[in-house]
Amino acid sequence: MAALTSRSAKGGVPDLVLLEEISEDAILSALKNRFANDAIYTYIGNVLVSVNPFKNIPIYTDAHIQNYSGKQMYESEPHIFALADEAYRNMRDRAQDQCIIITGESGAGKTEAAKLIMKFIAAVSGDSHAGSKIKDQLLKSNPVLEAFGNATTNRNFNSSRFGKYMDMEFDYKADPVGGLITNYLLEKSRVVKQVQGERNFHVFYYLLQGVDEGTLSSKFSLQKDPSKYFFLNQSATYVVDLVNDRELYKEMVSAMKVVGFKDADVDNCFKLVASILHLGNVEFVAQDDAHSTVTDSPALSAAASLLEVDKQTLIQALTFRTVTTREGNISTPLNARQAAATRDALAKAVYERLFVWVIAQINNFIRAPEKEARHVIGVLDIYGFEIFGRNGFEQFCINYCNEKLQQLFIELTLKSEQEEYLREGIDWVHIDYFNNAIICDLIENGQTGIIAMLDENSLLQNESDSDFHAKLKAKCKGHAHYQTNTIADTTFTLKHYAGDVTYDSVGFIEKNKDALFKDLSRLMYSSQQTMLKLMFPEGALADSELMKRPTTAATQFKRQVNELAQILLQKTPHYVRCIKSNDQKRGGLFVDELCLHQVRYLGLHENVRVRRAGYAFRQLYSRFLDRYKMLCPETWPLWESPEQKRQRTDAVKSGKTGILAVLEMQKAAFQSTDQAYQRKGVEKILSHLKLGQGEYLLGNTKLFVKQPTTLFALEDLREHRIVGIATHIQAHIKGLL
Ligand code: AD9
Ligand code: MG
Repeated sequence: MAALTSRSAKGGVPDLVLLEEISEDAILSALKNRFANDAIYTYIGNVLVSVNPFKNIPIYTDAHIQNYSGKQMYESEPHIFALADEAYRNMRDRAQDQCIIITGESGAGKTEAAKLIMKFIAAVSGDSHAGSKIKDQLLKSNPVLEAFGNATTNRNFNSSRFGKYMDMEFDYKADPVGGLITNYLLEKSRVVKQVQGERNFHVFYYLLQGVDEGTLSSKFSLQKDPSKYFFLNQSATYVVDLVNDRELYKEMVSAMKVVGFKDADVDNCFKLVASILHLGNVEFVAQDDAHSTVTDSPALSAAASLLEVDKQTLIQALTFRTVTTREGNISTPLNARQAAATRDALAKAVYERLFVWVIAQINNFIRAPEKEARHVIGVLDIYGFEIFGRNGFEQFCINYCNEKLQQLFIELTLKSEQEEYLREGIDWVHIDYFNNAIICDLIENGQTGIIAMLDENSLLQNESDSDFHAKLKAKCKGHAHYQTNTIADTTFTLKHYAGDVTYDSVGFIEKNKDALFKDLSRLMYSSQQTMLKLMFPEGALADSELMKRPTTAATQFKRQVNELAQILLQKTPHYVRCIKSNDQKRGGLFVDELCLHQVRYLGLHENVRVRRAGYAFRQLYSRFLDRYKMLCPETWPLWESPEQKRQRTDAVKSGKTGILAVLEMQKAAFQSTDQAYQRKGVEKILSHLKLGQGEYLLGNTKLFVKQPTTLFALEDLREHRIVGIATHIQAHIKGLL
């Protein structure tokens, strides 16, 4: 549905489909004009483009919620609330599951958009059952997830370092009854290392700043000063504007309680967080090239004590590795570098499993009783396409995910277009577009895809990144979307739908293997802390079980992404495309080059093109009639027939407030729900305006208009007429006085 408020709406077209010329530059300049007027939202049909203003614009008040509740999207300025309302009403009135897919680069405003959607839905939905409790729990799951899953980066002081899909579940009355969160690919490498200017996950700082010194020391053996901890001091960034760690600690703890965590659980969580800080301070001394020992330090004792494992076993697991051979198990010593890497692997594993555990707990607390959940609205807040100076395994996974989402977008958009034409009895209009299925296949094909090749190499002993790279080169050569690079021989380039990305294959194998030595999982399983023990169930497995082909990180991600695609495919989709206006996080600054880049890789141009290739604008007859009835004497009583004139004069004479009586009469006449009548009205308008036959099509319930110029003409006429009507009414009132 196109937004047809007016071409002169705040700073330019509210729907990019209405642009007179479609090009990336025209899209950019339209967004920029609107942005300059604080109109940060713009539609492309039912896709919402949101440009992060980096300043507070007062458009999210209760009054705005009221204003957007129950309206059609085009009736007001484009807004995230309008999209949320559309999704909510679709779910409630048509009993269809909905999903809202939010994409964009880091700092573009995805998480804020997701929270605004939740806020709106919580405000407009009812409170039956335990409705208000579940609303609180759903809303308060955000601070908990952000504490454990967000961190300050150079791009965003509150950057989500994981992908999130959250289903809100509703009962038959469309009141919330529960929810379910799925997480994707936590950036766990951050636990042990951060680059300059960035921080570890928020929770580490919250704990140090939020808990009083005495308790920190007695319960967690910690000191307040973050610079004392290797896992926090490598980037020397501790305090961040806009992040008040002490306040946020309080908010996190209180949110955990609202969500349903018990005090003991909260305590255990923080013990694990503290144990990771201590682990980071465990140091190793090289004995020789092959051996190392652990320095017996307070950090080591504190880590063992907080993890509730035997200190000697911890030392053994950090400095030796058990390898299973045909002859049986052999304990191989680790040198100092290997031991430090093992320590890091343990810290990352504990943190990742803690994060997964936190989400599993939240899901237990918010899950709806099965019989009550009828329909869902899912919100996907997931990393957008990434192109950095150096692109590694993570970018490969993230971009693959975006490639899949784009594929879904194409399928769903075209599918829904096709279905709509069919429903409306209109012949299918062929739309030419770039189908990225070929790139998805290059990556995920079970036999010949890049992930399959990576797995093959990852599961062989002693295979290196360069073997993997050589294999890629041999097998993918000649593929239209693959390019070998001669300059740097560790890299390969994929021609993604959003642009070319060069990946460095160094580190792919190790990250893909993602193996935790069995000594470590068994150590964790030996913990006296049940919660931790249960996070490492594989610690209980026998060697023979552990030897089975493990699932690699890429394959696990591929599985998740495909499951996600299946979930989304079954729902009515809504899209939010977020754009970051500038890199300095400066309020109101719109940097052309940066935004153009995003317009390109968000696929906005293609989006507008596809939307316009068919019938760009479509509207229910009732709506069209309502909006344009004044353009034709036969559909507008103020330009009335003699009979209508007589009726009106009578009404005015008898009524206390003459003009209102006229308007009432008019309203009654045109609020008829009789579709045939409405269609007739629309036809009258079209023929009165002498619209050419090829310009529009009449569907069963909707009018389809081909050219935006037709819309401009209609809008201009309407504006003109409104001015005329105002003058007419003024004169009329004067005459009555
Ligand atoms: V990341 O991929 O998780 O690093 P996001 O989620 O896309 O990223 P986020 O929603 O966290 O970005 O927004 C970044 C910051 O931009 C916020 O902390 C706000 O300061 C700012 N922002 C985002 N949306 C709005 C908005 N609608 N109005 C005002 C906003 N400021
Ligand atoms: Mg985010």
